[in-house]
Amino acid sequence: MRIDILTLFPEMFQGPLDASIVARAREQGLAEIALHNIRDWAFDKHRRVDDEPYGGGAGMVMKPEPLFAAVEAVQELAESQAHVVLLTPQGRLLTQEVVEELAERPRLLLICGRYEGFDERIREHLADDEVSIGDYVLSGGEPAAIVLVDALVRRIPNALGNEASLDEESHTRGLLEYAQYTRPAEFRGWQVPDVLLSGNHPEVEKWRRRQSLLRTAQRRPDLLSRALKTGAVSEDDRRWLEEELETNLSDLA
Ligand code: 9D3
Repeated sequence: MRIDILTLFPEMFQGPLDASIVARAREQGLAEIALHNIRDWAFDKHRRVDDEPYGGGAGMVMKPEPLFAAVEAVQELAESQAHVVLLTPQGRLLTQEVVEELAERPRLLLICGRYEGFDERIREHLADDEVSIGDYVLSGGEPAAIVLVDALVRRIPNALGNEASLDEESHTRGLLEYAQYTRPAEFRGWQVPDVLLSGNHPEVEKWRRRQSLLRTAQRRPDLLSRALKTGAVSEDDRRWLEEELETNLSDLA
């Protein structure tokens, strides 16, 4: 997969893209990631990339000309056509589903905004897609692009190396992680649950599955509701959970 990133702050990417899983994936040629400074395509003597909003109001808006020129130039750097993704607070919310969808593209071109936003013609005539990473305010698209690249790269086959861990079998998909422990078996008087020390693997599996369910029910009822609907929860576990919570799960929205 090739990812081109357009930004006014390429230096913000140096740490994240040069460390850990992403760095190794790049070294192994599993991911090709290139940074480009939008200001390189500014055309006036002040190299301006933003301007005041027509109609007035606070803040500045990203001008269209530098970004159109940048995208057109960067598209030429490889054979295939990149899927152009604008990172904005108005985009579709990034979920694992969206990550999997974007991961199907052989080539992505991510555009990070600064200032109050983009001239609408960029959104309408340059971008193919628009993504937000959540409902909180960042100072620009760069942290969002770093999040997206990390989520994309870690699911490329062989990118994780031995760092971990294939994702999620069908019966736990969409649920929160169960509680995990490592040595020592007792720490400051706090014991690891006996079942995990028992060597009884079917019982360990059952305990973990139920821990996941309970934790999901307590913290993320939205995820539990989905798991119940998609049939990811057995009748047995469902009955156990209803008993544990003293509720009727059919009441769950
Ligand atoms: C005053 C209205 N604000 C829009 C919600 C202005 C504004 C705030 C923050 C305009 C741009 C930004 C910068 N944020 C991003 O570029 C951004 C972002 C984010 O703030 N949250 C979650 N995902 C993203 S992706 C890009």
